[in-house]
Amino acid sequence: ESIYNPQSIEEKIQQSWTENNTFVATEKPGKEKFYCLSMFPYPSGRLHMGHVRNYTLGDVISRYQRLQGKNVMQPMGWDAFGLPAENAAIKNKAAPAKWTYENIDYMRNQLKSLGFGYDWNRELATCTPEYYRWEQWFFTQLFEKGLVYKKNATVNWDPVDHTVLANEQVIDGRGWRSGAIVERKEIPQWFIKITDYAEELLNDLDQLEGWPEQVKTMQRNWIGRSEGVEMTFNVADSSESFDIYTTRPDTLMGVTYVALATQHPLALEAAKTNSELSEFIASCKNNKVAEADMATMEKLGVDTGLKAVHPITGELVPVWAANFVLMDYGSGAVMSVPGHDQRDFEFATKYGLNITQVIEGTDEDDIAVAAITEKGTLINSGEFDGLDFDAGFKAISEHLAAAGKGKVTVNYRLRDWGVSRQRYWGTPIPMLTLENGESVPVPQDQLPVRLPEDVVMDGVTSPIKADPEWAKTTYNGEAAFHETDTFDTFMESSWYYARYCSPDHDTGMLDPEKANYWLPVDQYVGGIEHAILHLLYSRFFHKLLRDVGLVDSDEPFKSLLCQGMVLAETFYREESNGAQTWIAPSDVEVERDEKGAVTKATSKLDGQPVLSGGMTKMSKSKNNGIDPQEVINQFGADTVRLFIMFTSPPEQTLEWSDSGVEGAHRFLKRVWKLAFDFTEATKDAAIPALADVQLNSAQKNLRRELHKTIAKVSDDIGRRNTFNTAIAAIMELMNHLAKANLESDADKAIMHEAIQAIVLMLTPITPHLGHELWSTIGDGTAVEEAAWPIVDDAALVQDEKLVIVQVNGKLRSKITVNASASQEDVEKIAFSEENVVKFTEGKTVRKIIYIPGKLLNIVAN
Ligand code: ANZ
Repeated sequence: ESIYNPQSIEEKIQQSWTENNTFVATEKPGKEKFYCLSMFPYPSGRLHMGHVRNYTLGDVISRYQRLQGKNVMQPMGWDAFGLPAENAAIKNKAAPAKWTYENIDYMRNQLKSLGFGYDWNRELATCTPEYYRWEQWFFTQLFEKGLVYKKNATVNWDPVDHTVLANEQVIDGRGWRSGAIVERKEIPQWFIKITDYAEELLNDLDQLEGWPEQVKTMQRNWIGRSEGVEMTFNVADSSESFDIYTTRPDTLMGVTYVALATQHPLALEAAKTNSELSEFIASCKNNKVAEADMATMEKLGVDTGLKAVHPITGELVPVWAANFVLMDYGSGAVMSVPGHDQRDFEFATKYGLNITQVIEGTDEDDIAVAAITEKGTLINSGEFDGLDFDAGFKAISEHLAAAGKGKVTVNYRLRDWGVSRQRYWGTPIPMLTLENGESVPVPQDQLPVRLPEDVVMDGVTSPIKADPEWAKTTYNGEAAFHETDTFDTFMESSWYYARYCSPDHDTGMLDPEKANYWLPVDQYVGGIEHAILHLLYSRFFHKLLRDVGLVDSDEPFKSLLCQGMVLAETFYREESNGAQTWIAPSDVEVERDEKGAVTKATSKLDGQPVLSGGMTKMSKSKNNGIDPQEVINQFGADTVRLFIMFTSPPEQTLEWSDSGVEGAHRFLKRVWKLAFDFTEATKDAAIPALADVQLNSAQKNLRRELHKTIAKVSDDIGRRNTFNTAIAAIMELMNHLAKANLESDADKAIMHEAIQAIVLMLTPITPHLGHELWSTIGDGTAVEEAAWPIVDDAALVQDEKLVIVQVNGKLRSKITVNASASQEDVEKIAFSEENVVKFTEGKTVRKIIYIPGKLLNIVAN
């Protein structure tokens, strides 16, 4: 065909990929493997542009690696458990399973229409018993290893609906359906001991060279290692004592009070005879415990009446209970140093407690105004005066250790992972409660514990909780009850990357041989919103898998690429009550200035003006989402893919632009036409081979451009992940080719080489166009089996060079010299140039500086 028509080729090619099993991953000997994984989607119903960006990136990388001759595996599946299915089910009175499976079918077709080279034989959905049974098995293994325990933890409780709510279901402190004020309630829940792996999870970040620094930093902060001292304070006039944890033992001589968590046993004990304290403790019960809230909430406390004995001076200091001390961090108690901790300072100021300075500050510091939080020299600290932070830390901790009152310890901010959820649509937790209250794992031969799929969602209560029969079972002939909670859905996404290696393995969680062939994932691609939890949990699971002998590597993901958000313009109207109504960009007629800024925007629906709200993340709330399907229908998948890859580097935000999409489409038309014209021009005779032709200087230059482009594109795609600059280089090469002759044999031979290279280089990005054009101008193979173009170093060598000639730093001439010319040759030519003669005449040449092949600077006066 003479005209590029994606609609007539794309679907046909996608079918041929399916029929030929083109992207079924194999373990062919003698080839390197490459496992490229994009974060699997939640089957919400439709793909959004963020998905398209994520999956295009993964597909481009996969297809590039395939052209490098590797065994590539690129799987896809569904993160299929989760709350939205339940919410939709409640709304539509349908089963979550049905909703989920229908969405999967729809979205699978969407992915196929984008031409992604997935190995669909490995597709998995985490809501199937074939998948979650192994998660249940794994949990029972962890239980046996002592890595799982049960303890009370707080949940959001809706007192009207009598149900636990997920955080998303609490809106402004009220239940999303009942509108009742949500209470906090303690219920027993299951935890996995991720803290046992805190140190390894922290240290191994150093070996992840292919990860963005930013993500590693976020993980480091989340794990939050600190080195400090745990020390004991005795309670005056009592045999009681308590521990505190501090990272600043150097400030010990500045302690003027201590503060306990409101749930600290000593505080609870004291509250029995102190009504002000007991009321305070009760009022703190509904406090949020999120750290972010801790930082901003008002700091409150009550004096317990107890006195603590300072471990060095023996002085008595008051003991307070305070709402900002966390029960489950450190020892649930802090030594308060208001002179050097701002939080303690504010608290002391508020309640009239003493403030002492024990660290020297700068001239600007004033202990009457604020705490001096910088580390510095110790003062007012008796025998420790004059020491700096490190020496003070050491001396004071050794002093305490000698007295048996303290030791250096390491603390982690990371908490154990609470995996219990009181929702229905998730993996049933494979535990039983016996009559005597004991918890035991479900015996292996009874796994999986199946989640019934044929249910009616009637209200928010989980159907397996609502049906008392569901939990009933027996254990060794005695009555027992199934756990009716389900796992946090992060459990499923923590090991799917490994399951893809042997998705149908039905005698174990993984086939270790397959897992060890493919793992670790060579390239993981996904959103930065998963920088902490998902990636940390997956790293944790990988180490657990290693420790039960299923994998032999330490880390799951060698390289990580986090794509930026997709933005689009927003338009709105202000209603009379001040509210904004957001209008879809597709319903707005826009006029722009030459820089692309909006000068006029009118609604297509009523012809009335609308306001421009700038670029923001595509979202439902701003009504500025662009449906990928519509763009595919209009321009074809290749145009969408090219636009996305061309418009921004992968980590940066991408601004949607209709004119950009049109530009991408025009470019593909040009490539198509170039190939078509070439085929026409050469259809009557064999295409001349490069080896048989002599190149003139213009032809050599063109070939040099070609091979420079191949080198750049290979580096941009293969090493730097800067697909946008790779595409720009291909576009520039196209401009050169458009100007080139197509008459002589040599012209044709070079053009053939160039078009082949362009098609191959575009194939990862626009695979349908690549496939179709290669079938006419390729070497007879299918493009999917072809090899990436190789740089011909000889073509890069320049025979002639352009040398700039300066006299006293001013440009006076440009001369063309042979690439092998010596400085002497270059000088000879330069001094025969009229302009050089003119500006050196009557002067003495003092110095000549030559930068070979580039610049000759003559200094004369
Ligand atoms: C005295 C002190 C003086 C402190 C000073 C800081 C500055 P990281 O680094 O996060 O581990 N702390 C200890 N346990 C706590 C708890 N359960 N709830 C709230 N705060 C707690 O922080 C350790 C510091 O946080 C400790 O060092 C303690 O305050 C406080 F100039 O002790 B510090």
